[in-house]
Amino acid sequence: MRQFNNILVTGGAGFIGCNFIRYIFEQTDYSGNIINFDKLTYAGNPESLAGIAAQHKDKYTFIHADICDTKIVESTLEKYKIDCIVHFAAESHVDRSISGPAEFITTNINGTFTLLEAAKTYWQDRKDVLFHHISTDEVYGSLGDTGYFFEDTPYDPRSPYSASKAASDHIVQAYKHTYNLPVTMSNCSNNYGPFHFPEKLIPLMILNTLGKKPLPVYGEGLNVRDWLYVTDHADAIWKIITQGTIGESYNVGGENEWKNIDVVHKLCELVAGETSEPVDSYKDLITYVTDRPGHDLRYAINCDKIKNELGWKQSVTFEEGLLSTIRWYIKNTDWIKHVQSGEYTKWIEKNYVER
Ligand code: NAD
Ligand code: TDX
Repeated sequence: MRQFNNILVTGGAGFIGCNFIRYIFEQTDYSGNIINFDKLTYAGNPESLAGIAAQHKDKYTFIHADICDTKIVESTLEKYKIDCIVHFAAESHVDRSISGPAEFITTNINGTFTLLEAAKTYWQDRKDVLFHHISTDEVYGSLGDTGYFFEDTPYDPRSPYSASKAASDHIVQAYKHTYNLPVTMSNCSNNYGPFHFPEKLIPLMILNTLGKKPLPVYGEGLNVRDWLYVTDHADAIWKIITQGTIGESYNVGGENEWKNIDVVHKLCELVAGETSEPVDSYKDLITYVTDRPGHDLRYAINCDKIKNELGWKQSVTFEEGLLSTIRWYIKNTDWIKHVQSGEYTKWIEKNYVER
């Protein structure tokens, strides 16, 4: 089992990053430090880690910075003696990549390059260090009605988002082959759970049902996604960084494929159960809207490798995960208000103190 003392988490104020940091503090025996390095774009919110920051003052540091800023990246690696980088920071929303791809190229490609170059320089030829890169199943392209993505499925990205992620994956692989940088990588399917920015399908539909607003379903709603509860993803990443084979990539998925329209119906039923409103009052909100350009039809992951090699498996069923997510959004109205209004930037000014 590999051990680290100072883990740099990039994008730790985003959806999966904050759940990963919570998972480390709450569900592992890690006794080192976590340095959360995040630019706080619209998708980043340090409030998601307020409790952790207060409870683990001596082990948790937040750095408000951009992964494209070479000087700050280099000085952070040195100052905090980083021996593991878990790289989540990215522009992550496919629709935004269609209307404005530039940020995706800058952060996802140049930002990853900046981190890799700084890690190579700082670590020299050390072998007791690790760069773990978080990627997505979208780099493999789109499936028809059958078949699965395997780790050796050729890349075939189709959106500016997935193309930028694929480019960053290739640069990570180049640093492994050319410079022997110790890297691991994971390609995961669609995550859902608490702290998910409400522009993605599941949190958007939950908030729109609760607010009695239209539920916009792209095209016919027949596109298929594989859904994984976010803490199961966090658990997979932890297993890879501590026990995975250096140089390897691991697919991570829910083995839980749903057509979008069926997800929306399921959410309407579960929200109705929580609010005691008639389910049709929610289903009537479903509105078919123009399809996403180049909309990938189906993603499906084969994750036998991580199951067989590292003993990982999903632990949360879709029903359980959706219910706890719905309950979280019903309860956390302040968090929702803040991410929707950008008010959390004021919160940062009041609460953010670097160690
Ligand atoms: P997110 O959009 O919720 O969070 C991204 C975080 O990165 C934010 O906190 C943001 O402030 C930060 N960030 C953005 N640009 C930055 C920069 N230049 N410098 C520093 N920080 C920056 O994203 P997410 O859904 O948590 O996804 C995290 C990672 O997981 C991404 O790499 C994404 O490609 C990958 N991924 C996501 C999913 C999913 O379903 N959400 C599935 C597979 C893989
Ligand atoms: O309003 C909507 N209506 C709708 O029908 C939205 C926001 C989405 N959709 C559809 C598009 C997709 O088929 O729902 C599906 C899921 O959409 P998103 O939540 O935007 O996720 P997706 O495009 O599948 O990408 C997500 O999973 C893979 C993450 O955003 C990526 O970061 C990750 O790599």
